[in-house]
Amino acid sequence: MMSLPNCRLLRWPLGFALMSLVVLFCGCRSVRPPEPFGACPSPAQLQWQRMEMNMFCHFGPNTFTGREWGDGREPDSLFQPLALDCRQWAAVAKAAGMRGIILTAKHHDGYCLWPTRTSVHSVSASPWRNGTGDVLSELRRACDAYGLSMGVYISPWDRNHPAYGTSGYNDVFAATLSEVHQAYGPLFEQWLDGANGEGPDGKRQRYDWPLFHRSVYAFSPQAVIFSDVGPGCRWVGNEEGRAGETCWSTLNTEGFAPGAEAPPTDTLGHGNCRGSHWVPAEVDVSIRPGWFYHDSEQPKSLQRLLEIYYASVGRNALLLLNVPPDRRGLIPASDSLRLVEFRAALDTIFGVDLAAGAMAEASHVRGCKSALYGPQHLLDTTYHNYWAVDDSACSPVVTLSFPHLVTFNRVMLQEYIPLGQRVESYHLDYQSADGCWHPLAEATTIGYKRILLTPTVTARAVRLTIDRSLACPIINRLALFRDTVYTPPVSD
Ligand code: OTN
Repeated sequence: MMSLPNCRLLRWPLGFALMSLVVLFCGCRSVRPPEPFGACPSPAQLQWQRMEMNMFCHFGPNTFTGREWGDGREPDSLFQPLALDCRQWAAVAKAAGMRGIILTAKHHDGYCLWPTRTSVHSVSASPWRNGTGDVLSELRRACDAYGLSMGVYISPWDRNHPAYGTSGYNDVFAATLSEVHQAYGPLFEQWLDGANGEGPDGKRQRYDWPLFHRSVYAFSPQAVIFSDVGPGCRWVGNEEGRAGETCWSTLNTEGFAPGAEAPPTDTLGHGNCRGSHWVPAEVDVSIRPGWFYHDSEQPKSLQRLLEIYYASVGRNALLLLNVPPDRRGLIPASDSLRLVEFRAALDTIFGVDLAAGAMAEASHVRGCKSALYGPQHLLDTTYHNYWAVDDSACSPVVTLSFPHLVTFNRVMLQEYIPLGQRVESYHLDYQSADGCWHPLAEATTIGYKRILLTPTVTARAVRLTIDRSLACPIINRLALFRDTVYTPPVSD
């Protein structure tokens, strides 16, 4: 305990207070931040997570055949997107608030949308632009022009390439990855689909995943690699657009591999508490019933898109929303209009944080009321400011008191995930105008972001209690919103 100097100053209340402040400041200034807990995101994974929503584009021969899985025997003359304009794709993505675009550069049919040296089945053999077209090059320029990141989906499964199913195919696929990332990179995400429909008598390919990863990182060192088990991000285990309500960004990957050897889909949806690796969930879902464009289909409703948003971004996952260009090579007006409506709805719902201006008080603050880790950081949007408590603190509580009554039905929470994901369960209460406290919600994980849908209540205060946590909780956002757009379906 620091000893106080003996001086006449201390005989005065003001003097004692000033001295206490000096001690307090000195004592708190030396408070160390919490140690990282368990598996934590790399800087690239954190940057990826903060993108929150990206656009997937399934485009290729299936766009012209109306199939979802081409068999690799599609004639080269098929591919003729006469009005292709990747700038239009980028403009649509930007207007929707997406941060990046991922294109199916090679789907299961093996058709390459760029003039590759690794296969004869590519745009070079098509009549489009007399065989001089290059969709990846056009997308690269469009993404750069609109300030978007670019990623690619390159299917390991290849139903056209003659080497598939032989020992030589892994080198072909590695060369394909290297060629794309060298020519069009650095790319922010490499998508490795685990789908394989060869069936029991089909060709079987033992993939060399470490070789594939090295081929990507050689030219895109910050790329987030998607597969069922990452290493950058994981499949969420379904294509319906939902992560688990409990959703850990950590996953036990030992002994698993993409595709047939992947973890159970339920595990992919929830992750593993205390999982060995940081492999956050990516929710991939299409705006239409199919992944590729089909004349007979229409985009999902605004209500359905908002439901997907809450079940993905609102559950500690990134939303990769597929918007398939049509045979012209353009995104249909019906889809771009729906995306504009979607963006407008999100801006309306989350435009005003109703907790702004609240007074924040906490049962515990790391470093004895240190301003560095105080609960006021829950209310500011500076990402790297957070409320933290001492390592030994149990069930810390924070209360937001409002200068006036607030009516809300959405609670947004964020954990400061650079130091790991910690919170296992928590509950919220609200204080009504008459001063009585009422239960509002209870939930499990938070992660990068959790958005709770609550009844619409009017409160003078809201209280968050962390019930169980793997280590001292670190919360960097608590916000309140009122959503008058999305009406959750009535559960039976
Ligand atoms: O028929 N399928 O292959 C299939 C049906 C339903 C949901 C997914 C799939 S394939 C699945 O796609 C995922 C991405 O959406 C991952 O790539 C998985 O590895 C793959 O098996």
